[in-house]
Amino acid sequence: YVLQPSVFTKKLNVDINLPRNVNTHKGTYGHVLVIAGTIQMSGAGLLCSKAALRSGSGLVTWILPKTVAKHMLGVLPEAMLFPIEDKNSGQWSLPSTENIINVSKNKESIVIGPGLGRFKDDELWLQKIWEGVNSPVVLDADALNIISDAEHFKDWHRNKIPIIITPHPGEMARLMNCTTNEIQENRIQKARAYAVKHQLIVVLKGAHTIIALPNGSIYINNTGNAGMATGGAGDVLAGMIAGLLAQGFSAEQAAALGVYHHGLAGDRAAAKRNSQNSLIAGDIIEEL
Ligand code: NPW
Ligand code: AMP
Ligand code: MG
Repeated sequence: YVLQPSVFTKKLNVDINLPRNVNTHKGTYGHVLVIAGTIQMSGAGLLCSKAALRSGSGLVTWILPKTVAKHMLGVLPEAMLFPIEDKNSGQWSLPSTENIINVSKNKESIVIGPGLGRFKDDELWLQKIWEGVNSPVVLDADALNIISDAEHFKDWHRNKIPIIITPHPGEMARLMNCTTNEIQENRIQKARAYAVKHQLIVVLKGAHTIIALPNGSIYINNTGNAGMATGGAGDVLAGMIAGLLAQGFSAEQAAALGVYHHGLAGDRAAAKRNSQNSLIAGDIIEEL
């Protein structure tokens, strides 16, 4: 299916611009847990958290290393921060998993990976979180790189929570142990094969993002432009999809709505500036 408004109304049975009921409150719209950012890549966590808020979720909690949190005070006042002990390194560590699982308990969706970096014992770290969380999960960036390297995740589709992965072609190549060219030459086949094998939703990013479902169905996106080839654009998408999941959209709806509107916002941002070249990831959020 080519993603366009008629697909949302007819196939996905969802109104793109759903009006809010009068008698609702922030709890109605779900709580996103963002697990993202390190001292070097705090921006990825910020973009992801802000995009989750702008997508309509009621609350966002960003769990992050304490050293990073000290610098984030007041930067995104709408998001709640949950700093975890990091022994002044600004990196994640294995002992943090217990805290993360506790914080995840009352959250409607979880996004893991933007700007997470790689760190000692990261494979075990992700496995422990994996076993502890019970909400729909978006996996992006370094969470996908950890999985690519981990023996533990050979059978990860056995988990019962809905999973959406959002690899760019380089990350997809690492996941499938092939070259980026092989992914780009067979985008639909590769995305479908992985989605069916692991029973999850694959969002294979890039020009004409492919969304592959566990049953082998495919959506092709026609929004977006080359101006979005800029640092942080993918971190925004991950936050958007998590924000939609938190509001109760199904994984299929959230992936499709997120990808389509991310591209549309990028198109509006480029049109407004009359330039793709000057587009930056924050502009995409401003157009949501
Ligand atoms: P090549 O060279 O073509 O073979 P990495 P990253 C490929 C964080 N960020 N089409 C391409 O491979 C992220 O969240 C933080 C074709 C390229 O060399 C991550 O945690 C920011 N190929 C971390 O940085 C802003 C494509 O992949 C390689 C492709 C690393 O993520 C930036 C690069 O991928 C960033 O978001 C395409 N469309 N797209 C912040 N402000 O904090 C990618 N490739 O090595 O995984 O690096 O994507 O920058
Ligand atoms: P990432 O590489 O993780 O930062 O993700 C980049 C985001 O920008 C993805 O959502 C891509 O689909 C989008 N993007 C990058 N390049 C293009 C392009 N040439 N056309 C359309 N969208 C793009
Ligand atoms: Mg990325």
